[in-house]
Amino acid sequence: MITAYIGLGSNLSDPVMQIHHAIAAVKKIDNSKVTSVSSIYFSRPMGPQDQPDYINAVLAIETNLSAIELLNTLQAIETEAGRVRKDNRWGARILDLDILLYGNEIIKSQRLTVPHYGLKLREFVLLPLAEIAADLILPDGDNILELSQGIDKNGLKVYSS
Ligand code: A4P
Ligand code: MG
Repeated sequence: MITAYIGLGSNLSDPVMQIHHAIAAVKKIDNSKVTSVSSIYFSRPMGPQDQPDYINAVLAIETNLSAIELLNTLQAIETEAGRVRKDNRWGARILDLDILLYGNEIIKSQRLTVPHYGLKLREFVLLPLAEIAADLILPDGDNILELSQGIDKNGLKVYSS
């Protein structure tokens, strides 16, 4: 079993409900067990500002799936939620599920970059991650607690815990 961390984000079609549904869907993934779920956070949009605020969360999953199998499963959950893939980078979306970490692995393939490229730059990833895994060390040796303490919170708030 590998422990992976998944980032969840939504800013369309009742984002709080989308995140609750997505957590329930991830809990049903075969050969896997969700071991912790962060609070649900309210965050300001990164990227274009003419879009609604986001709801974000992070969860930990122990899984027997390969990283690509996990990505395929997460993308099926995004599609099931009604997400249409558009060419609008960082634009509004019903549901975004990102693989933040997959064990201690470094993956650079056409479909997958792990650790997620934005992990260290995003308060809406680092703070929820520190909440559920404060002692986590990244493959490059950086420490999640320190990274989370060093980032501007940019209005990030716990919406519900
Ligand atoms: N891909 C590569 N690595 C990964 C990975 N580690 N996890 C590939 C998941 N997918 C990965 O993703 C495009 C392709 O990235 C996938 O087909 C997969 O093969 P996508 O979800 O279709 O596109 P995207 O999410 O729109 O692209 P991008 O650039 O990854 O968006 P981001 O970086 O996720 O940003 N503001 C707040 N406050 N909260 C947010 O959650 N999210 C975004 C989206 C913008 N602003 C935000 C938030
Ligand atoms: Mg994504």
